[in-house]
Amino acid sequence: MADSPLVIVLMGSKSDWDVMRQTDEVLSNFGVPHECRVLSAHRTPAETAEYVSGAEARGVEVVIAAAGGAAHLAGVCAAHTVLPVLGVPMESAALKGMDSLLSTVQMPAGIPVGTLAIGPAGARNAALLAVAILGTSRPELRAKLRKFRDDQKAKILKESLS
Ligand code: RP5
Repeated sequence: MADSPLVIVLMGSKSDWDVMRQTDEVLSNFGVPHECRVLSAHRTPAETAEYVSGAEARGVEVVIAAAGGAAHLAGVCAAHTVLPVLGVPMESAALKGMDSLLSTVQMPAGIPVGTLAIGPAGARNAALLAVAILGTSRPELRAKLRKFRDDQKAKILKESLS
């Protein structure tokens, strides 16, 4: 697989990294070249637009964007690229992530964002969904995804409650 990033992972603040490191870990486990960066829709709007606009030309195929509050980072990313954008709502202190969820999921028609669950589940699933998207044209990644599911199944079937 190419060394240049196939996936870029953006987050609105370094405070999101505790959760978003799980996206980084899953992508690394699947051997997917990726790049993680802090860029904000409201604190660094021009830099965010420039980075996402240039992603396709660099060979990036999937954009993952995580933000908390009403930050709307994933929607802003989607406005600047035709690459698939996956949004991860961060759990906010004030509203437990309901604000983040709505500002990510409720995109008006025309500019889609595929929105995952709030917090860690969304962080991990964004990576797994990115692998599935890349896997449509990469049989070796599809095989790794099948093995991941098989291992997960085997682990659950072995659980003992005693
Ligand atoms: C959003 O605001 C970030 O994505 C983060 O989840 C939230 C709070 O950011 P900090 O104030 O912790 O930097 O832009």
